[in-house]
Amino acid sequence: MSEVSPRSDWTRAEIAALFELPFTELVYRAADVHRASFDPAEVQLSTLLSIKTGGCAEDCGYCSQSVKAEAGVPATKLMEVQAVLQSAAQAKDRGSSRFCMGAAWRNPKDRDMPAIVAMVQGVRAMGLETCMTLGMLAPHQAQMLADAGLDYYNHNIDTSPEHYAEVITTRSMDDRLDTLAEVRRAGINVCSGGIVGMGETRADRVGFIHTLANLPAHPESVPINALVPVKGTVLGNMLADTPLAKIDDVEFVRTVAVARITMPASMVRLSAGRESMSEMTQAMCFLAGANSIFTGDKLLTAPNAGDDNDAAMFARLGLKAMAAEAPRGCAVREAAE
Ligand code: SAM
Ligand code: DTB
Ligand code: SF4
Repeated sequence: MSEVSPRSDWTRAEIAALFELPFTELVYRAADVHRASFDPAEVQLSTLLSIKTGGCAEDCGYCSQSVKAEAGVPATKLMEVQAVLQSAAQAKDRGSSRFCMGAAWRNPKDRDMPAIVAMVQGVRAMGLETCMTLGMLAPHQAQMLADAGLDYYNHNIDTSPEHYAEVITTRSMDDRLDTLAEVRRAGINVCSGGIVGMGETRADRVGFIHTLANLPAHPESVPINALVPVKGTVLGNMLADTPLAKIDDVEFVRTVAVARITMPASMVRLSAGRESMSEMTQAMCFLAGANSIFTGDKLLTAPNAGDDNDAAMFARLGLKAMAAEAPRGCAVREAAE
């Protein structure tokens, strides 16, 4: 099959129709699209580090790092550059190709930028791809990150435009889209996705994928997180009270498959939530086109599956780690070639 060229004119009806396909047909189509652009046995490995934890002024209902979360995680200062580089070296030794640094900020302050730039330069110098997620960016900050050589910026739209205000009130979806546009303008690869299992409807999942798939250019990387319910957060408490609100595995795999079909050349990352997911569900996600994961014992603050479990899963499923290389259709790489 020839490569599928990305479209940015998906209608909600088309996306809803994909969700409604018989499960086996949907997964078959997604697997077919996956093979057209990627080796389906290869999975890209990224490692996360929280470089500044807790005390965040935003009120994201899922996040333990918000000041609004009861018993949220304690706030720390921005880590020292050397400590970040040490952690990146360990991630590289364990086979990761990308190091993603996250800060619990609404936006970075200009006084933090020199340290951030030094982290990007230092991690890059080790031969790792770099990713940062620091909240909203002003245009000059996006440019500073681009000049430092940042490969990816993660900034999630999280959910549908309609559901957004149910989850976050301190910033809007348009604020998020503005930052994504600044990241694009600066020539940095975009990593943007969201969370499923936050009590949203299927129509919201359609609206979420519709928003991502109709961006002027698809994000090079699309993280699909399953909500990690953290006690003391609005959504963690909601799930504790109404366990039936937990998204079922079939619907999660469907969301991955629809992301793969609508954004055929993007990396689709099976992100948070793997720790409590069966190996079979993860295998279904890989079949449905997921081709990236977060490795290691920890995400930012929440536990992750862990390297030993992942090595065993990769051996059983016959998967292998993808070599470090920005994906096809990557504006930065193509401009450099
Ligand atoms: N503060 C920055 C921001 O929000 O853009 C960067 C860090 S933030 C923790 C990165 C992303 O992690 C969020 O946008 C959200 O999609 C995801 N996330 C946070 N807490 C989560 C949870 N409990 N379960 C699943 N995903 C979560
Ligand atoms: C993304 O979409 N998921 C990652 C990364 N981007 C920054 C973060 C998941 C966080 C899970 C909850 C925690 O560790 O606190
Ligand atoms: Fe802050 Fe990011 Fe957590 Fe929202 S998701 S509260 S912006 S750290």
